[in-house]
Amino acid sequence: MIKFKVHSIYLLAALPLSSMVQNVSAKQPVRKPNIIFIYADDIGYGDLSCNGARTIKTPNVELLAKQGVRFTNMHSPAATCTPSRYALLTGEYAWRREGTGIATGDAGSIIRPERYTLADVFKSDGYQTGVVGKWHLGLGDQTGTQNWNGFITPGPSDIGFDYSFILAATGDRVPCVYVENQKVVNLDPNDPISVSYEKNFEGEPTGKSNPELLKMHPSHGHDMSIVNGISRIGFMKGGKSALWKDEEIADVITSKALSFIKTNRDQPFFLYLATHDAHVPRVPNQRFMGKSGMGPRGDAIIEFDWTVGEVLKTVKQLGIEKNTIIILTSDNGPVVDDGYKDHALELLGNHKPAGNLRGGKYSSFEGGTRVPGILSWPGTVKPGVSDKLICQVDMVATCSELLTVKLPSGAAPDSESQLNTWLNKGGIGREVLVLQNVNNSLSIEDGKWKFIAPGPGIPYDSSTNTELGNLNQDQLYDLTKDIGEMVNVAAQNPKIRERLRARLNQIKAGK
Ligand code: NG6
Ligand code: CA
Repeated sequence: MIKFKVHSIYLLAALPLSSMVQNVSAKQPVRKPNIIFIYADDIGYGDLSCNGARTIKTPNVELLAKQGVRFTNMHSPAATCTPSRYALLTGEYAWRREGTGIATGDAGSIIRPERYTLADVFKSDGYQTGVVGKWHLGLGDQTGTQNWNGFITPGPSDIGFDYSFILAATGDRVPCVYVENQKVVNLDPNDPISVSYEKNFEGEPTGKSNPELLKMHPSHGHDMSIVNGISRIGFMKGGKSALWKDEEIADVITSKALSFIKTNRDQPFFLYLATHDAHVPRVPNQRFMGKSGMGPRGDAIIEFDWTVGEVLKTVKQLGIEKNTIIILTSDNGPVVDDGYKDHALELLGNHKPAGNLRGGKYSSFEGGTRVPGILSWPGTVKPGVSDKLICQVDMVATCSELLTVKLPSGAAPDSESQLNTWLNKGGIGREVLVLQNVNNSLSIEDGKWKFIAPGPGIPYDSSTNTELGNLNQDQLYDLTKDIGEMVNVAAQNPKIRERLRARLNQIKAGK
């Protein structure tokens, strides 16, 4: 355990020189700001009412947007979870590294202890750091070899987090247990947990062999071990007393996040709050059931909004509102049918989860990565709307500039400080940004033009109803005129196309 000092910096710049000379005691000790980074799962640009959703109301997110900057061009680094989270925490594009694709629930730690991470930025400045919610970055040393019944290492504490309360992977992957500070919560030692992603444990029912035991049926995949009447990806056995209840996940995650905030109210803290909403399986709490009229997916978004409201309320009650930066965004774009028959598609109505964007989760089109983005810092950041190109991969460098922490050499190679843009102080955003889809096809954009390099993979995935953006020819879109990426102008604009291709190749080569 590391001891933390409460440290203060003195801000003098706002005072006129004369008053400083006359009254030195007017120096106000100002604490470094707390950061709460709220990471939604699979919530799309158009899913929130602050971004134009009409069917779903998300008033708490709206409040946050009103008191902060709402970004209309914020990107997750990838169109799926693990690579986005990898890039967020390391400041390195995930496509540079093998083994950063969507992780199984028994994956070994993808971010190794020697890596410098976002949490390290805060830790090196004396912050208390915590992660609560969905992890999905692997745990333990090697895939399939973890001892789920002991201390699981390496884990979040090895990459800069003082406190962790996590779901090892996703709600739809075993093991379906909470892991607090790298130990499974509520585990009965007489009923140990076994996990396999290769074969079932003898005598254990699965969604495939025993569909009559299911309360929610898969639409594709998700037909292995059954937990709480829902079949998952992967096989597990034992750990009965430790199994989570799906309808309580949001409540549990939220209460752990609030406790972390309350415990650390008197010292600077960084909280990475990664919700499970609105990932599958969508089993919102009874309180939210039926609230959206759109079935479990809509209700899970309303549950997400409730979590945001609880955070806002707590920060206000503790009187740390003006000293707390809250960032809200999502790990990838939206998907409607992601593998369970939860009526999301039938009940969608006119709602457009990705707004006017094409594609969604998994896709190279904007719907894959252009996600909700809000930053609020009451009293310091001017509220407004920003259309500047920004990306979560920049968190490491941006936070290090904010705290004036020097990054070690070689750390966060793809992360750029965008502090003035994030704080709405006249920054111009990124010059270019490289993004990846589920097939690791790359695209590059500069705020106006978007070039999708030819890549393998199918153009359309019929199981998730997603246009993946894969094509074996060049694609170029003018996002300022054609946000929906409907007209491929690659042939008409050879110079722009080749400039972007060359820039992409340069970035791939690490220049
Ligand atoms: C896919 C799963 C999907 C979801 C996704 C990861 C199937 C058929 N589909 O492979 O349900 O779990 O992985 O989502 O298994 S993410 O948001 O964590 O990237
Ligand atoms: Ca996700």
